[in-house]
Order: sequence, then structure tokens, then C-alpha cells
Amino acid sequence: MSPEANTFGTDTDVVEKVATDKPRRFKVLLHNDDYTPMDFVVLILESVFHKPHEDAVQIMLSVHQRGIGLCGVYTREIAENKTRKVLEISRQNEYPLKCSMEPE
Ligand code: TYC
Repeated sequence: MSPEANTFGTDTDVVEKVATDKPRRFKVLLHNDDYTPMDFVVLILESVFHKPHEDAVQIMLSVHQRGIGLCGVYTREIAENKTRKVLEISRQNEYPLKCSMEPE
């Protein structure tokens, strides 16, 4: 029950809930397109997501074949920063590479 809905709740209940809540985690996803070069996607996975080269190649190929793929799972702020970074680097290089995040 949310703290607002709990009309019988006390301050203690609310403090307890906040103290035990784990931060939500977010999946960062890469999307396939027909124009971004494979090598560029691999570079993104190595530089932004710190993937070893072989893992980066596998993730890139999986996205290329299936349309979407997981880059990693992070707390909200880190996921937002990585998503923003991917979009920024792609835009600077004039590639249409898309990256998104969603709750785990
Ligand atoms: N489909 C792209 C190509 O053939 C490669 C690619 C892979 C693009 C993954 C985006 O997230 C992506 N050049």
C-alpha cells in the first residue's frame, strides 16, 4: 500500500518504507536501424557501457538481428546519463542510432 493510501499509517510506517525501499533499476536498450555502421555501435558499447570487445560485437549482432538489445541495467540516474550520451554521440556523428530505457 502506498503511504498516501494508508489512512491508518503513522509517520513510523512511512519512514520504515523509505528506509527499506531498494532503488528501482532501469534497462538501457539499443535499437536497430539500417544506417548506423556496425563498428560505431561496437564503439558505443565499449566506451559508454564498458563492454569487452567480444561482448560488444555479440550485443551489436543481436540488436542487428532481433531489432533491440540490452546494454545493461542501472539505477535511474546512471541509465539516464548513458542513454543521453548514446543519443548525443550518435547525433554528433549524424547517425540515427536510438537508445531508450525502461524499468526492469
Ligand atoms: N543494422 C546496422 C547495419 O547493418 C547495424 C546496427 C546494429 C545498427 C545495431 C544499430 O543498434 C544497432 N549497419
